[in-house]
Amino acid sequence: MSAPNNSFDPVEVTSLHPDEVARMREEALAAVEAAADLAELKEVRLAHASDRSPLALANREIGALPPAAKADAGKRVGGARRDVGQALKARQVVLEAERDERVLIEERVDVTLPWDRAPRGSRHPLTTVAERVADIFVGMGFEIAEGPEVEAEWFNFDALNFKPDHPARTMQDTFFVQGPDGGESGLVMRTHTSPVQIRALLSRELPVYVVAPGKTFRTDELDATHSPVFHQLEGLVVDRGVTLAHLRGAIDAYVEGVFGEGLRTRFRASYFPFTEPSAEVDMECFVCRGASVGDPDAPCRTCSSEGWIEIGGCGVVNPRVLTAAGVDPEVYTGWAFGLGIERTLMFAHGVRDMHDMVEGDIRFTSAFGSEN
Ligand code: FA5
Repeated sequence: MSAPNNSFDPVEVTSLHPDEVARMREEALAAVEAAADLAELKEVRLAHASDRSPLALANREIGALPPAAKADAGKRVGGARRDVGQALKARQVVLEAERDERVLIEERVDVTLPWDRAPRGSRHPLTTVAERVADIFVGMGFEIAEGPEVEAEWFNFDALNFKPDHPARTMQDTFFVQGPDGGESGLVMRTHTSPVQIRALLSRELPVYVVAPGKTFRTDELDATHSPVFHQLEGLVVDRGVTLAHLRGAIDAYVEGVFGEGLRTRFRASYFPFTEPSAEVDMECFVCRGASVGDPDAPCRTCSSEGWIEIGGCGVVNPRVLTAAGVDPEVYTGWAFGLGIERTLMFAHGVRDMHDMVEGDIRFTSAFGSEN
């Protein structure tokens, strides 16, 4: 270390000259005052109070002064640095207070605003009804099966014993899917959930106990009781020794689960190519319980005073269907049913017009609550 230079005069060191120290102090204090926010103040601190600030550099010069001059210069520079430090502190307090006030205003939350202005969504009642119906069968040990909505004609018709020229193919008024060249694709929008019967038999071990809820399509016009897109719930049992009595029991359990206890059901002979014998399933009208039949004074709008409501089709699985799905009809027998979900919703909740179910008016769906 070199010894102090005794001939060194502080006033000749520019940075230690009282005027210069005063100027640096004034400049620093002005910059502190001018800092508009905490970020600017940080810059000012770096420029005027850091180790590289003019006052800090001047302070370093003091070491080289003769001892007699040190105290005076130290007092001057130290005082200036202290003033700048205090000014920075004071400005910091002011700017922090300003920032807090601004944040409180900018980020304020009006706790008096209503919190539920955007109403909670809910699932469509058709979905919840379909799930409730499926649950009834799951509770009896059935599994849920699925199939595609765009289905191969073979699954939708051929495997279900619809002959190529069978009137039922047109009876079902099918949406055929065009092939890429505009010709036939061999695909249809499935007209019922019955093709899932074949898919379930091909993909599962026997015995099979499944229900298949899903969307179905027909070229029907939208009216009070029909929609071109609607939903069915298919049921299929294939096992050794199953009988129509089991089918009747399963249907009764469905009716009781959806509509309540004590309603009778009946089978009316019908025709489906994939069941033999086949039947339409009716349930006793849950509104008038048959009391309106032949009583013009007490007509029933739910069953049109017929006393019975049709809820779907059913039957014993045709042995040809079992064979198409690789099941030996000599060993196994089965039964199946197909229920209309829209009809179930209409009857269970008194919905009079199918338009309400498909037009997406939330005044309709919200009446069913936000069940999910
Ligand atoms: C069938 O679709 C058969 N696959 C049902 C079946 C399954 C029979 C298994 C035997 C064994 P059907 O065409 O009748 O059958 O239709 C069944 C139900 O679907 C009808 O009872 C009705 O509730 C409903 N449904 C039919 N067409 C429409 C439509 N356009 N809009 C709303 N629901 C419909």
